[in-house]
Amino acid sequence: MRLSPVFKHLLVFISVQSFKAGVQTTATADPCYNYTALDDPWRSPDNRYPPQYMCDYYVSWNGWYRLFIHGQSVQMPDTCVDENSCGTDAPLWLNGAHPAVEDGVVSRDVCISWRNNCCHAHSNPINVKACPGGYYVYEFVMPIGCYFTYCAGRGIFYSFGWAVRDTNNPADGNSSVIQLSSPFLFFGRTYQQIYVNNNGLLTFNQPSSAYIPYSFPANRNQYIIAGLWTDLDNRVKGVVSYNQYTSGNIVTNATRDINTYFPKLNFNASWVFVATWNKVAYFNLTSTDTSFQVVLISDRNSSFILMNYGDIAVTEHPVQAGYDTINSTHYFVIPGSNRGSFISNLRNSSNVDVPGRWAFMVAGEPDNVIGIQVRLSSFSDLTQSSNIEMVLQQMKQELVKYGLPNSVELKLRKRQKIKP
Ligand SMILES: *[C@@H]1O[C@H](CO)[C@@H](O)[C@H](O)[C@H]1NC(C)=O
Ligand SMILES: *[C@@H]1O[C@H](CO)[C@@H](O)[C@H](O)[C@H]1NC(C)=O
Ligand SMILES: *[C@@H]1O[C@H](CO)[C@@H](O)[C@H](O)[C@H]1NC(C)=O
Ligand SMILES: *[C@@H]1O[C@H](CO)[C@@H](O)[C@H](O)[C@H]1NC(C)=O
Ligand SMILES: *[C@@H]1O[C@H](CO)[C@@H](O)[C@H](O)[C@H]1NC(C)=O
Ligand SMILES: *[C@@H]1O[C@H](CO)[C@@H](O)[C@H](O)[C@H]1NC(C)=O
Ligand SMILES: *[C@@H]1O[C@H](CO)[C@@H](O)[C@H](O)[C@H]1NC(C)=O
Ligand SMILES: CC(=O)N[C@H]1CO[C@H](CO)[C@@H](O)[C@@H]1O
Repeated sequence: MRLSPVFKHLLVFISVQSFKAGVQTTATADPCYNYTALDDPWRSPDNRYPPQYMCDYYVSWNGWYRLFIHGQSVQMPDTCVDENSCGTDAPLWLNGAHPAVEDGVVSRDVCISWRNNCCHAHSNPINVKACPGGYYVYEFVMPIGCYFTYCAGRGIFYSFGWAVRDTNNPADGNSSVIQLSSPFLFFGRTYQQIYVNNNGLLTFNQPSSAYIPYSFPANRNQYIIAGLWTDLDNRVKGVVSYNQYTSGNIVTNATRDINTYFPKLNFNASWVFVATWNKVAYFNLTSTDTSFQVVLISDRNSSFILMNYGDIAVTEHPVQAGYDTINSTHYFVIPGSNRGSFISNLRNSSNVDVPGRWAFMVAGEPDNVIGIQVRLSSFSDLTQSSNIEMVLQQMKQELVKYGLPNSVELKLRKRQKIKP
C-alpha cells in the first residue's frame, strides 16, 4: 500500500503516542523499579576536605537514581550538611521532608551549603519518590554550577576542620598539652588536660609517639583512649585536628546522641571534645587514607566516649581500638579492631545501631538504667552452645557500654521448669 507523505507522518505520530501511553501503564516505568543505582562513597557527608572537589554539573543526569554507600541503601540528607563535605566544598541537600509512599512524586527544593550558611543558595529543584521497599528515588538534574554535589547518607562525624576553627597537630607528632575547659572524668580519675597523638590515640599525662600498639587489657600504668592506634603518618597525607566546645550545635547534638544511646539518664552535655584524624595515610603507604574521630562528652558528673569510623584502609601494621586504664580495671577492645586486615569493617559495626559509631559511658551513675532485653529469633538461638556464647557476649558488651569492667563474666545457668 502506498501512503501519501501526510499519512505517513500521521501514522508515525500515532504510534509514538500509543508507545508512550503503553509505557506509562507498565510497572517498569515506575521510578521505584526503574532507577540507576548510584554508589559513590565519596558522596558521604563524612567525606570532608577532599583533596579535590567533585562537581555534579558535568554528569549527564538522566532519569531516576537510588543512593547507596558501600552497598548500603541510604537517603539524601534532608537537614543541613556542613560545607566541605560530600566530596566537595559546597554540597547539596534536600530542603524539605522526604515524602511518604502515598504522596507519589513530589518536587523538593535543593540547598547549597556554603560560607557558613546552610542555604547559601538554591540549586535546581528535584523530584523525589518514596518506594514501598523503604527507600527513596531521586530524579537528579544538573545543579546550577560547580562545585556542587548531591550528598548521600547521614554521616556520623561531628563537625571538624577549618570551618569550625580546629587546631591542627604538627605533621607526624603530637599536640602540645591541651587544657580542658571542663574536667573529664574517666573511671575514677579526673583529667584537666589531654594530648592528641598522631598515631591515633589520646593520652592524659604525657604525649606519646608510640606507633606500635600494645594489646588491651595491658595491665599497664596509663589511661589511654585509642581511636585507632597504629602507625599513621600525616606528613604526606591527612590532617589531625581537635577542638572543644561548651555550647552550640555540637553540644546540642552530643546531648541528643547520648540521650538516644543511654536513655533515662536525662543527660545534658556541657562540654564536648572532638579529635579527628582525616584522610591520614599509614606509614610508608601514601596511597591509603583512613578517617576516624574520638569524641569526649561530659556534663561534669558523667562522661562518654564516642568513636566514629569513616573509611578505614586495611593495613599490615598492628592495630588497636578501644580504651584501657591503669591495671586494666576497665578496658574495651572494639571487636575486630586488632586485626589490620579486618578494620575496614569498623565503618559498619556499632554497639548503638549506628554503623561506624561506638559509644561508651566511662564515668557517672548509670542509676537504674541497666536492664537488658534480649530478642531471640528462635528458641535454637539459645540451645546451641556457640549461640549462648554469642548472646552472652552481646549482653556483656551492652553492660560494658554502661561502664561495667570488661573483666566481668556472664554465665548462664540452665534451670528446669517444673511447674507450668
Ligand atoms: C527507565 O528510565 C529511563 C531513564 O529515565 C528511561 O529512559 C526508560 O524509558 C525507562 N524505562 C521504562 C520501561 O519506562
Ligand atoms: C547536628 O545535628 C543536626 C541534625 O542531625 C545536623 O543537621 C547538624 O549538621 C549537626 N550539627 C553539628 C554541628 O554536628
Ligand atoms: C541543658 O542545659 C542548657 C544550659 O544550661 C539549658 O539551656 C538547656 O535547657 C538544658 N537542656 C535540657 C534538655 O535540660
Ligand atoms: C617502604 O616500603 C617499601 C616496600 O613497599 C620498602 O622497600 C621500604 O624499605 C619502606 N621504607 C621504609 C622507610 O620503611
Ligand atoms: C552533679 O552531681 C551533684 C551531686 O550529686 C548534683 O548536685 C549536680 O546537680 C550534678 N550536676 C549535673 C550537671 O548533673
Ligand atoms: C596496679 O597493680 C599494682 C600491682 O598489683 C599495684 O601495686 C598498684 O597499686 C595498682 N595500681 C592501681 C592504681 O590500682
Ligand atoms: C562491612 O564492611 C566490609 C568492608 O567494606 C564488608 O566487606 C562487609 O560485608 C560489611 N559487613 C556488613 C555486615 O555490612
Ligand atoms: C613524645 C613526643 O613525641 N613528644 C613530642 C610532642 O610534641 C612536642 C612539640 O612538637 C615535641 O617537642 C615532643 O617531642
